[in-house]
Amino acid sequence: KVNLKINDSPVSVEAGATILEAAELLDIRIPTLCHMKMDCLNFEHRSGSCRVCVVEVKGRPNLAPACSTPVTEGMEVHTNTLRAINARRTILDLLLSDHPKDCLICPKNLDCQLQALAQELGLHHLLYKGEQSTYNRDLSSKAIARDLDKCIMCRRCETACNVIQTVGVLSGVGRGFEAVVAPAGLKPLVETECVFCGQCVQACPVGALTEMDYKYPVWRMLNDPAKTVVVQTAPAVRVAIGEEFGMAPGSVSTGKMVAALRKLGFDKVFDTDFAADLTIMEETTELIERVKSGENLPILTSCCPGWVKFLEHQFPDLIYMPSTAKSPQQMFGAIAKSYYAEKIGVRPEDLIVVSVMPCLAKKYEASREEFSHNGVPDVDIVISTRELADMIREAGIQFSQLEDQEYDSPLGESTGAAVIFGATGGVLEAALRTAADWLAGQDLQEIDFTAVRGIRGIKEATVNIAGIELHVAICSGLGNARKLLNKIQRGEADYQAIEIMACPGGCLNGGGQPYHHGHGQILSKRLEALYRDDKNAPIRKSHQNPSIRKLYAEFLGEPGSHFAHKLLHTHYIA
Ligand code: HC1
Ligand code: SF4
Repeated sequence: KVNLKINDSPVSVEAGATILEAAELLDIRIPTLCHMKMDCLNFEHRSGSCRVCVVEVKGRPNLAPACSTPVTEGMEVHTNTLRAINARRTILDLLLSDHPKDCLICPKNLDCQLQALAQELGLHHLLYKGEQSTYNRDLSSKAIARDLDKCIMCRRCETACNVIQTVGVLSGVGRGFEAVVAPAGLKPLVETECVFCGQCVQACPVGALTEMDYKYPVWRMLNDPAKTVVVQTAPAVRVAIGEEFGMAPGSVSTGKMVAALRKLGFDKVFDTDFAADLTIMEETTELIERVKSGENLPILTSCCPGWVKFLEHQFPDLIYMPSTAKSPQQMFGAIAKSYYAEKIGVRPEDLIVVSVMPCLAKKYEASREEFSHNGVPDVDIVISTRELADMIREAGIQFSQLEDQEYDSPLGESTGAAVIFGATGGVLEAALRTAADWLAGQDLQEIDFTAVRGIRGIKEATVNIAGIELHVAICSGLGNARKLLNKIQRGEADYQAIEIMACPGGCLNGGGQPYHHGHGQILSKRLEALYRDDKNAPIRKSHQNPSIRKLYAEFLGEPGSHFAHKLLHTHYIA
C-alpha cells in the first residue's frame, strides 16, 4: 500500500494507483474529460491528453494530470488550489474557442460532458476567441453521424475503435489546429471497414459522434393514414430505457415502454423477443445438424450485424462458420411482411416495420440488400433506445407514471430464453436450452447454463446436453472476438459453438443505449435485469413459445424447412 494525503485527508491505495483513483476513495471529485473508464468491464484508458484533471502536487513545479500520475509514498496533493482551478478553466476556455456554441440544437445537448464541465467549472464567459475549424458533416452511413467541428481531440473514440474493438478506423489525422480524429484520408465512414458498432459514439463525450437520426421518418409514418405501422422492441431496450427517465439502472420497464409506444400511435406493439425465439428454432436446428455431421464447426452466432461485418472484412476465410439464420430483427421483418401482412390483409409495402434497437449497426443491417424484396425492405426504419426516449419526451408522455401494458399478439409473445439475448452469453444459453430438450426428447428441468453467463469478455465452458459434451465459447467486444478467431485460425481451439457480440457486454451496451459514460455498475445492472426477467418468465424455452409453434404449424412447416430457409436465412459476403 502507498500512503498519501489529498486535500489534507490521508488515504492508502495499492501501488500503481493514480491520484484520480485515490481521490475517488475519498469521494473527492476531480473533473476529467479524455479519461475513459468502464467499471463493469475492468477497462481503463489513461490518456492524460486533455489536462482537465490537473492537480497540485507538493514539491513538483508543474501541475500533474490526476488520471495518469501514479501515487507515491508521502505524496501531498491539493485538487483545488487557485493554480489548478485557473489551469482547468484555461484549458476549457481554449477547447471552447474552437468549438461551435450551438449547444441548444446539438444532438448531445444535456448529455454532453464538455457542456457539463463548463457548468461544473462555472465558466460563464470566454476569454479566447480563436479561429474555428469547419468540416462537412459525414452522413454517409445509415448508422453514425460525424461532426468534426465538434471533435475535441480527446481520442476516446480512437481508444474504443482501436484498442477495444481492434477495427482501427479512427485515428489522429492532420496536425496542429487541423488535427482531428477521423478515418485515414478523412474518408467518409461508409468507405471504411467500420462495422457501425457505435462504441465510438458511446465513448464520445461531445456531439462529434452521434447516431443517424430517424425519428422524423417515424413521426411521418405514424401520421400517414395509408400505412399500418408496427413496432418491434429489442431485448436490451427494456432494461435501459428507464434510465432516460430517471429510473434506477437495472429497472425493467417493458410494460411502460409498451404503453408509451401505444400512446405514440403505433398500430401494433410487438417484440423482437418473439423473433429471437424464432431464431433459436432455426439456429439450433443448424447447430444440431452440424454437431451430428461434424461439419462446418464451430457454428458462430450471427445475430449481431457489427460482428458479421467484422467477420466479412477481417476473417473472410471463416465465412462458412456463422449460422445462416437471419438476426431476430430481420426475421421479425420477414415474418411481419409475409405471415402477418397476409393475416391482416395489408400489402407488404403498406405495412411499416419500425425497430427500436440498442444498436446502431441494426440501422445498417436493415439497409443491407439481402433484406429487401422487390424494393420493399423487411425493416423500414430503425431507431435507437435514445431516439425512442426522445420521441416519448417530445410527445409529452410521462414515462415513469405509465401503467404497464402487454405486447400485442401474435408477434409479441416470447420466452425467457429470448430476453437474455440482450446479454453476452444469452443467445448461446437460449440455443442450449432448446438443443438439450430436442436431443433428449424431454422437457428438461435443468435449464440454467450459468457457466456461459457474466459480463466477462471471453468465456469458455464445456456443457453437457443430453449426453453430448459441447465445448463452447462466448466473446463480447470485437478485440476479444479477434483473439478467439486467431486461435481458431491457428488450429489451437476446438469449439463446437461460439457466440460473438460486437459490443462489450452484449447488446445491453449497444451504441444506441442511454449514455452510461462507463460509470458505476450500470452495465452489470442491465445484465442482472435481463436474467431476472428470464427467471420470472412463465415460459423459458424458445421452442415452447405457443405463437412460434403456431407460426410453424400454419405457415413455415418444420424448422430448417425449404420455406423457412427461403424466408429466414441469409448469406454472407466475403
Ligand atoms: Fe440484440 Fe438481437 S439480442 S442483436 O443484441 O439477436 O440490437 O437487444 O435485438 O436482432 O433479439 C440488438 C438486443 C437484438 C437481434 C435479438
Ligand atoms: Fe470503430 Fe465501431 Fe466507431 Fe465504426 S462504429 S468507427 S468500428 S468504434
